[in-house]
Amino acid sequence: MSQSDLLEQAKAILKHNDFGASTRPAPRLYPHQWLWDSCFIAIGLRHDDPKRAMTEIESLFRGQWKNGMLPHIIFADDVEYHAGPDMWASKEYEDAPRDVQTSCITQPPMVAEAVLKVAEKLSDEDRTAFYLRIIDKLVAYHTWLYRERDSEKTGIVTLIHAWECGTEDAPYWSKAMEAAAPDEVVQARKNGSFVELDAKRPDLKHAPLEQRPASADFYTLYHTFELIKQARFDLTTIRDDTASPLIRDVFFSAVLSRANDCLRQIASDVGYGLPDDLLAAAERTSDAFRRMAAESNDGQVFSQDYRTGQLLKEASIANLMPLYAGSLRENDVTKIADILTSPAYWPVNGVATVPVDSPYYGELRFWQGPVWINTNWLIVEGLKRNGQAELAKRLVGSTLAMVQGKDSLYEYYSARTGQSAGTGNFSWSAALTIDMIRCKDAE
Ligand code: 9WN
Repeated sequence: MSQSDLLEQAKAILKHNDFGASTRPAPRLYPHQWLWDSCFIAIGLRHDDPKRAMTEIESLFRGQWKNGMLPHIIFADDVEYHAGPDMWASKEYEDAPRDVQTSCITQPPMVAEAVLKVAEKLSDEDRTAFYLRIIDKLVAYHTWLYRERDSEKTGIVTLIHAWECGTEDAPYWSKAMEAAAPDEVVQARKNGSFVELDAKRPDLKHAPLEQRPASADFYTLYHTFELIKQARFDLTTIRDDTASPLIRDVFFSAVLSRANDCLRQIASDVGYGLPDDLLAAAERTSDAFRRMAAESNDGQVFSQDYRTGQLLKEASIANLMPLYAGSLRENDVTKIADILTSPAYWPVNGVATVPVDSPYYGELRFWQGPVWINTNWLIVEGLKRNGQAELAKRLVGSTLAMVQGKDSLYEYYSARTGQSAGTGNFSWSAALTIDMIRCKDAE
């Protein structure tokens, strides 16, 4: 398959999943609009159709709550999904929009990065108009994140559900969820069999069990969802009234750190004064990453249990994310580059979401080993920004070689063999393949 065939394949997937002003992550498994998916999708769309890319981003704000929150899903009508609109009942909340149904939690705040990347492809006039239409909404979102999720002013925001981090089965979340398992999971663990629970899974119509979260995690995701819903999705109530895990999440906060830099750039381009408290919060986040990266012996930084302060030391790609968060000292960049090129993280196809020597590693297990195109993309961006252009090029080459020559672009791939897994026709894999090819060709 030639590079131009791969490009055509990727474009066809985006077209197939387009439903007007936004794009489904995948036709059947994920039939609504997701927050960080749309950001990655816009980054791919910008190369051939920057106006459509703009629409993809602006359509996300249909779902914005009055308090500033951007929800992780905006629901389309009448399509089947395992965690659909009735379960969330967003309209019970005064802050939620009236004309669309949404989830009541957020997802990694990639929006400001996506706005900036799309704007690179716009005329000066269109760019300014785009920034002016969107900046108040972005400020409201970042302000909500700090107000609701970092009232202690640590710089690292707290997530109230694993779905918020976008990589919900990452070992540190899996581990933290163990203590909150519902009775049926506790019982299945005792009996040593999950067969009955596996049989009831609605998501397994579209992907096999070994490529989706294990049932212990899946049912705990639902159970903790019920707990946080009873607490009306409020962090303090969840902390005080439930045992549902709360995590100061470095993966999510690294995305926020980069998004703050993007927001500053957007504001300065249109002469917009960002609020002082937001600027101070952003400074705390970038300082936290620089400090954690400098203090770490091997470059890894860890999320924290919000209630106890205990570090969650399970190895995963999240621990390498200071690279994406901002500019680090050269020595700290080298430490992270050494880990991500180690045989455990880069056995054949880099970069595994969980290293192959982790007890959690599963070759095709959801967020517990395989390579995702979006995490590779984040690492490539982090490497470029931190003076590692050659390594970034190598990672792009390895990613494109892995996705090339298959019947579709998939959700994720084996780090050992490149075998594709999860759902096919996966939008962000298509979009970021386009972005990697077009940026490589432009260099
Ligand atoms: C729950 C859509 C989303 C991604 C997430 C990924 C998966 C949903 C699910 O799919 O999560 O939000 O049903 O498992 O983990 O990152 O945004 O592609």
